[in-house]
Amino acid sequence: MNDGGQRRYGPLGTALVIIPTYNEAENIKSIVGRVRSAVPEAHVLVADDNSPDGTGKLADELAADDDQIKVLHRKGKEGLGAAYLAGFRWGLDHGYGVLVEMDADGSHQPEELPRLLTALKGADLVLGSRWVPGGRVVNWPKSREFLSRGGSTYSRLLLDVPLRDVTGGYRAFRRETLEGLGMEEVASQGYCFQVDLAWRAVKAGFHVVEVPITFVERELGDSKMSRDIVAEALWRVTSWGVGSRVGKVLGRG
Ligand SMILES: Nc1nc2c(ncn2[C@@H]2O[C@H](COP(=O)(O)OP(=O)(O)OP(=O)(O)O)[C@@H](O)[C@H]2O)c(=O)[nH]1
Ligand SMILES: [Mg+2]
Repeated sequence: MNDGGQRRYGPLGTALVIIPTYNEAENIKSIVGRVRSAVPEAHVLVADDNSPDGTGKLADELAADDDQIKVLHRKGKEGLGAAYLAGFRWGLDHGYGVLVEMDADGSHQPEELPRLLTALKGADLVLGSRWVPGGRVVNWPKSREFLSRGGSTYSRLLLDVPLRDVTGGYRAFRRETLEGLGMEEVASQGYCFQVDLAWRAVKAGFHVVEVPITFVERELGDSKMSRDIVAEALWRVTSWGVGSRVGKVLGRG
């Protein structure tokens, strides 16, 4: 599968942009509107974890006026990973050809999505990347940049994934990629969900391409980033890395 340019890729099919939300009332209308303008043929799925601030209701109002907007109401806060897995499942069941991950807070600019989709014409998975030439971050404190770069470097070295931005969450998958990477076994919730999926895609032999993006720090609403999310990422990535190395030494890798 990993023969890059040699392979012939089928047409992309309709894209579903999945936006997970937890308390994004200040951002939801703007982000969905921007997606609809930037890629008018794409559909949007808001995956809301019963946000106390009423994000789900605002999303329903948007959906009432627009057939291309859908809302997945989930019962409570279960983490980004669980919301994406439910969104992917919904999108695959409804026949979408491309599944896109995008944050609600404006960090992932919808205006850059056409470039990701163009790259997906010749790839199985496209990562919006802050850490390839041309990629950058706007308004990020040095501490966040350090954490993000450090997380990517640590994952790259420990897991042998040849990617610069392994923790980023602006991505476009062909449906066949999600179907082939063992989504059912993913237990990760926070940041490591992104590492988990990228690693699985590489291990399964999929052709993964990084496209530079400009990541803009959120202006409105609160971050859901927490010490627990960082701790989960650290222990999971470390245990995957150690596990796969031990497996290789024992001849199972
Ligand atoms: N459905 C759902 N969405 C979530 C959950 N946690 C975070 N999100 C959403 O996932 C996206 C990323 O979360 P952010 O809080 O922006 O995390 P972050 O980008 O690491 O942090 P900041 O840089 O501070 O914005 C946003 O759209 C959130 O609303 C969750 O438990 N459930
Ligand atoms: Mg954010």
